[in-house]
Amino acid sequence: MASTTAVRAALRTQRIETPSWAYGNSGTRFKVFAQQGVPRDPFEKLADAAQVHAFTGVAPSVSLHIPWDKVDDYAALAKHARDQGVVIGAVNANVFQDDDYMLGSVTNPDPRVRRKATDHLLECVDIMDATGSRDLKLWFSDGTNYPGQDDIRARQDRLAEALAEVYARLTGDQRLILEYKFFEPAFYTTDVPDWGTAYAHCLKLGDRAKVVVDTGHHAPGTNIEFIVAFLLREGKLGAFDFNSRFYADDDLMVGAADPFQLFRIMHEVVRGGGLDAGTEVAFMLDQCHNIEPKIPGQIRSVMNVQEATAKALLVDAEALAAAQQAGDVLGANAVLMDAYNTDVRPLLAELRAELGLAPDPMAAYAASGYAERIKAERVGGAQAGWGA
Ligand code: LRH
Ligand code: MN
Ligand code: MN
Repeated sequence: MASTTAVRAALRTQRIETPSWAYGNSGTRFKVFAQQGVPRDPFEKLADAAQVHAFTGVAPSVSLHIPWDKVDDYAALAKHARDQGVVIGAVNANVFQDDDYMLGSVTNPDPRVRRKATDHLLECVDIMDATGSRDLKLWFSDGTNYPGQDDIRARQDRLAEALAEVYARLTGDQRLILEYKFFEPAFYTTDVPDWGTAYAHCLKLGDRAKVVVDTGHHAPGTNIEFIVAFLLREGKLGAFDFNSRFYADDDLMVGAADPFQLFRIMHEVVRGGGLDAGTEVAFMLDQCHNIEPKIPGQIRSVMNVQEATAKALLVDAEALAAAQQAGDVLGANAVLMDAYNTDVRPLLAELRAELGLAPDPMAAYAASGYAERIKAERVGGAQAGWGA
């Protein structure tokens, strides 16, 4: 086993970003369920996110989604975040909810719609300038529903053109991170359906363009850890959108459906140096808590990522390499399984105590009275965004 001192040191530095939309009401296309006490505006979403950080100690940043989190003054929003003990993280551009985007945003056959979509992406970079955010996170719902509907190849040209314009607008350490998804809402073709497409576009753009792996965006059975290993090796893994799925893009709590998959992913992250300082892999959650309370849902998710990370860090790299080199199939597999089967909860509880936190963040949050307070104070909470 790896030394627990080294494991703790690595766990101390890991940061997990929570999404503003996880704190608002959400649901499916059938029903958005209203929960009591949910935030009524982006300021209250940040206050809730600050609770997740206060009890876990490892979630100090929050992703925004524009225009779901539209405010008049983004510098004031960023200051409010800092006052609460968090910072604003990635800015997600929403070019999928206007009627104009029915046939696509940056890949739309109509140049007027493409201009509108690209202008929104550029506006998101202005927002990043005001908030101090590093990452512009792009996911396009663009695609077609029927064979022949549009020219697949021309849509790639339009996408490349828009991405190049936005990339040229970035300054300093700002990054463009591009997310893929193989289906939904388009059902025949999707313009950025897979990591290969995202990777090819990022490669053309340059060093500050990287790929986002959303764990819910693959066909069933896809070996996500292979994708992670490959992208890390190429220096092109920009970020994760963590969540779990049983069927489609379910956005359930990360580690809930398949904690072993999460461990395998984190093993490749550790193996590829993705936790090392300077590699810039952002660990973000992209989840919706449709039926469970939202703040505890986020706390649980952060803990699930930490547990998978701790297990991955415990893999005895030397023993694994020796078994692999010797062609010892069962021995190598046993090294991984030993780490996976370790109960890391006591280690994480000790780590939290070292950081001056309660060892059980779920219990500490429940005892804090925050949930009761927001239920009493907030009436008429906002939707997360979908259908808003
Ligand atoms: C698309 C997606 C993308 C969006 C988020 C709300 O399915 O994963 O990351 O920004 O959901
Ligand atoms: Mn996502
Ligand atoms: Mn998704």
